[in-house]
Amino acid sequence: MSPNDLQRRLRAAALGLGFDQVGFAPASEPPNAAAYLAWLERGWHGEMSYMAREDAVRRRLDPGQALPGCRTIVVVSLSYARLDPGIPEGTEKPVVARYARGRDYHGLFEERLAALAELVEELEPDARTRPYVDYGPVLERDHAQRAGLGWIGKNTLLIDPTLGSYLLLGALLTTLEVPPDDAFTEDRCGSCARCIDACPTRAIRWPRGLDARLCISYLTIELRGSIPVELRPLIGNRIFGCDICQEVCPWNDGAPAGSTEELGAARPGGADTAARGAMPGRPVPPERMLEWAEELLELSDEAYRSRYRETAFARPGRSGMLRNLCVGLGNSGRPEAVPLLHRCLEDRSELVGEHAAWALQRLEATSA
Ligand code: B12
Ligand code: SF4
Ligand code: SF4
Repeated sequence: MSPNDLQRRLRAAALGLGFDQVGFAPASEPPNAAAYLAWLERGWHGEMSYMAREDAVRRRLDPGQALPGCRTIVVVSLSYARLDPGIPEGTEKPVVARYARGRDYHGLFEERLAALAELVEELEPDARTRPYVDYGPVLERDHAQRAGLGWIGKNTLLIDPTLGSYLLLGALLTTLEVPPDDAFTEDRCGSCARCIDACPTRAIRWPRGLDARLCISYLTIELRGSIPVELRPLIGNRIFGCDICQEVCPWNDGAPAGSTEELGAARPGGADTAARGAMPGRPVPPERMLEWAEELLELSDEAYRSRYRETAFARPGRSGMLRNLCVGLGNSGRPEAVPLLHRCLEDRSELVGEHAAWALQRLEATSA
């Protein structure tokens, strides 16, 4: 098979598996490796030690360290854009980042990338492959940009000129040599700075300079311990992740809704925030923060894991989610949350108790 036929075959297979876009990048040092090292140097990764581990740093800088003999990185994307008007601030409804409103995407990508890897091995039995999604030591956005999928916006996310930025990325490293696509070389942000101006915690310190320690996504999903007190009021009712720097991005206006039902993308969202509605393998979280916190108070850690195992909420665990809900309730201005917060004070998790105490103080101060 000629190299171009090989490329065509793999592209068709990736699209046939349901990915929205696919591109091929050479397996050399990612173009923004220096920016990554500078980010680590500034300590902006916070507690995400997996971003700084020496072996993982080496792999991010050289894909050949992740897969010896690696020649090509196949990058795939999947849109989870929703027809969703968003939710007004200051309500008692929990706001959950859009990517987390369906099935956890990791399993979905793993299944599809495994099928693509099988095809590679069928076409070239000596070829080796390694799939990565999210948690692997791969600078996914850099390779996506080099594979022609879009550019890295000032909010640091990859923006596809047609699909916008509500995308998830995955990569298949392979020893197979596939002709690369043209890199996406334009910066279509132009003079826009809406994302920088809209970020409530000023986490985007300059264009493409994101201090993760300030980002609501980090604070509500990645951080295991206590949320810095000065940042808590800025989180509002965002109890899992944050989409503000995408909501304001003009490249998401009019982007088509994603078609992957498992990601909850195909259903019109209405005022739906926590992704209610039946979806195979996915529990329906309560619609109000108060009810959700009540539910979690009654669950053991084990029962929480089992209930939310198919969802992104598994990551922060029960105490992390309850911590986030306490912050949201503290910011809600609703005195009816007081009795529940008193119960949270007694929770077996000290983390929850500490955030409940803060929330009670804040409610007292704001409802006076
Ligand atoms: C760690 C991480 C986070 C951290 C840090 C975010 C970050 N920007 O790095 C936190 C927890 C904050 C986070 C949040 C989110 N994340 Co995240 N995250 C990752 C992860 C695991 C690694 C990212 C990484 O390598 N960071 C390293 C640092 C150095 O990146 P950086 O500061 O942005 O710098 C890069 C670029 O901005 C650029 N760059 C920097 N400076 C300059 C200068 C110039 C001139 C140029 C041209 C480029 C450039 O090059 C650098 C290297 O790639 C990736 C998955 C993966 N394996 O890649 C997902 C990933 C980036 N996250 C993703 C998502 C969906 C999110 C959220 C939207 C989730 C949410 N709704 O809450 C938010 C968005 C926040 C934001 N504005 O970035 C998607 C993004 C898809 C896309 N369209 O780009 C990814 C790719 C996961 C996936 N597999 O789909 N995330
Ligand atoms: S996700 Fe939210 S907190 Fe993080 S950079 Fe974007 S707007 Fe700021
Ligand atoms: S809001 Fe503007 S500056 Fe930010 S990523 Fe979108 S186009 Fe770029």
